[in-house]
Amino acid sequence: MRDSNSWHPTAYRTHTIGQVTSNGEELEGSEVTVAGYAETVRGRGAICFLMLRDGTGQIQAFLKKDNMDGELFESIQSATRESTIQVTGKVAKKRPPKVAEGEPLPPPEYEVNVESGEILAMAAAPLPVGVTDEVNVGLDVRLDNRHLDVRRAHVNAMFQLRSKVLQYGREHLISEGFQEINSPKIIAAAAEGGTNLFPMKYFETDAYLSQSPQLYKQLAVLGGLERVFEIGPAFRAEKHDTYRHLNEFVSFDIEGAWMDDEDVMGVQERMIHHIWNSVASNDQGLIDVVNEYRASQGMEPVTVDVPSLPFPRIPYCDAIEIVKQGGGEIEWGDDIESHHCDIIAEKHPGFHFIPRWPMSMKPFYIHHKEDERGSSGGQLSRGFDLNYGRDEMTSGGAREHRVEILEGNLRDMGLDPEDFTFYTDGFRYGAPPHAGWGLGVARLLMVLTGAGNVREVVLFPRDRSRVTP
Ligand code: AMO
Repeated sequence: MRDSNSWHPTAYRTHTIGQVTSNGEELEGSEVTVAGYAETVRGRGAICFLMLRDGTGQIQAFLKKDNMDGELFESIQSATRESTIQVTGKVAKKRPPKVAEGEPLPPPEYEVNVESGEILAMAAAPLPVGVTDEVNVGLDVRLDNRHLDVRRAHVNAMFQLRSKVLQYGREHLISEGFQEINSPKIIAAAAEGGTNLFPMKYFETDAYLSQSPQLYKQLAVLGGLERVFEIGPAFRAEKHDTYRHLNEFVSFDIEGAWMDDEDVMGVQERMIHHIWNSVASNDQGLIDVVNEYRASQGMEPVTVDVPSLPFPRIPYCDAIEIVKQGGGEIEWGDDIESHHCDIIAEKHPGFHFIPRWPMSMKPFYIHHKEDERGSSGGQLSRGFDLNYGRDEMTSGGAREHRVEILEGNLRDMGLDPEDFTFYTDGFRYGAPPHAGWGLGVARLLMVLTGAGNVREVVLFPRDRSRVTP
């Protein structure tokens, strides 16, 4: 549950439910107002028990007809599940549960003895997705009703974990001297190749939605910001329909001057280490909620195993050999696909980097050194991926900072340098060597939470067949 002890009172409550349950002893006898969703309403006749839930916990509200307005009592007694209700009353110790003789009593729990209140909004019934009771509905129905789905404890916990991952990632990068930037998402030229752009009308001209902050984060570094990061949306008009691709995803990017590929791999592994370490120290409660659900579905629990540093580096050429030795069909110059990754993951089950890809497979902005050649003599690059199991988490690399070579790369890849002058001009007046990476936030969350689909950890996913809600 969230620690809400520093939250201020609002127009609708003097305390969060978490504040009342965790400070019951001090609050006993004082009047509080809390508000939340009605989980259950039990009791006929002149008394009733309302279980209220807000984002910080649950509490029982005890209602006695004699102690309050009769009409209000009756309307709360007949309130539907998930209706929102505000109640005011004194905090009191709950009657202790019966325990066997000689057994110690559990610590006391607290409830609110209701004196007044209000139904804020009555919920329609039946609910399309069960919140506290398990209803078997598919992912599509859940996503259609995401506003209710997120009220479920384990789904809520996954989004809290998502927020934590971003918080810990941010805090780590700031500690290494990176500063946060925001680059435009309406752009005129492709960063990652021209085929998967979403076109849009921009007044009298054509524009696109950004596929990656790539060119702009580089320009920020060339401009002297030195170490930057951005957490923002990226749009790709890919027709994939898989568990790990979306058409809009959040990309967590860094770029740093005076750094090469090895330097930014270091930043990446330290950041992931910090995230895992922080979750293990602070957020086991959220992982427990996820595991409670997993247990109810017969799934293995997830564990937050803090990875040791450094992560293994398996250069592309070696990765190809591992795949071949493991019986996979692959040649130098081929992409390493998921089924190949499975073979590599047998040897390296955790996070691992695959550095030094062939230049022919990397985008124009990736750096290469003429004398670095693969077994077949092919040109190697300073581009890398970070994988976990069968999934790519990140791509990155050292960047080409010599403008003539950059323009050559553009031409080699069938692009017109004239379309990129806004970018290449940034290199003409002194360009520091630099490097960076882009991490798929939802893919990292899949590893942390055990989710089998990125849609589980994206609030309102956008895929080929979904643009609502
Ligand atoms: P790349 O295209 O590999 O690299 O993207 C970086 C990371 O973003 C995630 N990702 C996706 N996640 C969900 N749905 C998608 N359709 C999708 N596409 C990519 C992946 C991937 O590893 N500019 C470079 C990064 C850099 O070099 O700094 C880039 O965008 O986790």
